[in-house]
Amino acid sequence: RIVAAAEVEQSYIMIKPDGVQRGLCSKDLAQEHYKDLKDKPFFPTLINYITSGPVVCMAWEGVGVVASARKLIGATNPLQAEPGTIRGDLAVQTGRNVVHGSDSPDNGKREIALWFKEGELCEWESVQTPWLI
Ligand code: RTP
Repeated sequence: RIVAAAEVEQSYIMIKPDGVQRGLCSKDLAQEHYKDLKDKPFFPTLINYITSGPVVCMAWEGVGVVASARKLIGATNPLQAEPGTIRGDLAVQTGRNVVHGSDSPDNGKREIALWFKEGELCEWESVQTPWLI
C-alpha cells in the first residue's frame, strides 16, 4: 500500500442548481472545439447548445478508447443509435444528443489540450499491476 487506509477519504461533491444554470463554457472555447463544423448550417445552434450550461469534462485513456467510447455513446442521431448506447437510451434529437466523444486519437489529443490546463489531469501508474493497461 502506498497510503494507509485511514488516510483515504471520501467526499460527496454536488454542483448546486445555480452552478448548473450559470453557463460557464465560453463561446470562444465552444467555437474552437467545433471549428471543423464552422461552415455547417447548424453551427450557431450547436454553439448555443454547448454554451447553454456547464459541461462535465473527462479525459479517458486506454487501448482503443476512442472507438470504444464512440460505441458506448452511439450514433450522432439518437433515433439511429442502438438501444443500450447512451444516445440510444437517453436522447431523442441530434441537436440534443447528450454526450460528445472525440472521433479520432488526434482529435482526442487536441480536444483534451483545449479543455484541460497543464497539471489538471491526473497521471498515475499502478505499482502492483504494471501489466494492467
Ligand atoms: P460529437 O462530435 O458531439 O461527438 O458528435 P458526432 O461526432 O457524433 O457528430 P458531428 O457530425 O461531429 O457533429 C457534432 C455535433 O453537432 C450537432 N449536430 N447537429 N442539427 C444537425 O443536423 C446537427 N448535426 C450535428 C450534434 O450535437 C453533434 O453531436
